[in-house]
Amino acid sequence: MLSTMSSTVSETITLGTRKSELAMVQTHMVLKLLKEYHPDLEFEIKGIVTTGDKILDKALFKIGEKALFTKELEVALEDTTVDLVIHSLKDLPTTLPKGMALGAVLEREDPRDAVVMSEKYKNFTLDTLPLGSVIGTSSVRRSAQLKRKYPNLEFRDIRGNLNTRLRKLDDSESPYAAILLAYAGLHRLGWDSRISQVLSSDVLLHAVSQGAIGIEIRQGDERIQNLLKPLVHFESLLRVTAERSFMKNLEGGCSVPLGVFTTLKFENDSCTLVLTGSVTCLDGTRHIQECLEVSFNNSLEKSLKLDLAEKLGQDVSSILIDLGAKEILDSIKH
Ligand code: DPM
Repeated sequence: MLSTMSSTVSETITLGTRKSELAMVQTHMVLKLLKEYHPDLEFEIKGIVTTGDKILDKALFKIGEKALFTKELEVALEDTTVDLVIHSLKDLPTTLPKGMALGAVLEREDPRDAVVMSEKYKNFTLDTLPLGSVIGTSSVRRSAQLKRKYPNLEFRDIRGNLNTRLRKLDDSESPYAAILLAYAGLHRLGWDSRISQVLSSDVLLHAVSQGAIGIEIRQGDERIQNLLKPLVHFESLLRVTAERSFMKNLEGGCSVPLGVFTTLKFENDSCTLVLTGSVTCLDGTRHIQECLEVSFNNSLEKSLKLDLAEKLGQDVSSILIDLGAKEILDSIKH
């Protein structure tokens, strides 16, 4: 009998991605790993423009579409133009369209947020900036949380990709003293030298899945799923599973002020996963936060560990809902 497996193996595997510089860098990271693990296979990259790339003039939370940066990629996945799609996991909605699955989560980069100061304030921190300094960010999560901590700073929208934002910051007419960005993106694009400050979780809780790369595949595509197995970083997967479950329960899209922080602590034979989750109203006047943990034996089956992570996310979100999270989120949508 003819083996159907061996006849498909020679096909080129197509990696789909957005065309932004960061997306391309991340896709090349994945390509390198795939080539290392599967030296006998052929891979190619296909860049695709998404709605999110085209709409640059509106604040993200006003667009009201959760799949801004992913929809066109999923269409390509469905019609087999591409075989897998590389995402910044934080841009991938918690509920995937029918027929799509999360095939892998790679080892996560430092998930925290960073401050890039303008030349003039290079040696300052958020604490030492002059009163009334303007901070550029389009993330309502960042501005809402930081308005509480820094009521004397002004937060103003800034759009465009990373290079555009850095240019706006450095412009001689720039209103901005600093901009806020994810450490992971800055690092991957080689901008470490511009980072003045990395914000710890007591100052700013990061976005769900920040710093993690996720690979989306067609559900049930076992061949691609198997190819991706060696790329999966289980500890990262465990953490983002808890975070995504937290977000899913709050029905949060990519542009709501939800913050999280997770840690994994290992002790003897057991492991403790700790999740902090928060919701903040846009002007920062209300902030609710909860932290829970779950411990399990290291020998527990992986799928059961993931179930516990999922449950942890749900439990934190349930407590926030009891504390009024839905009212805060509804007031933002309207
Ligand atoms: C999401 C947000 C932002 C991105 C919202 C948030 C920032 C939007 C903005 C969900 N996606 O974080 O509160 O500042 O206008 C994005 C970035 C990365 C992935 C850039 C960044 C790179 C880092 C990573 C945009 N998506 O946040 O600085 O992989 O986490």
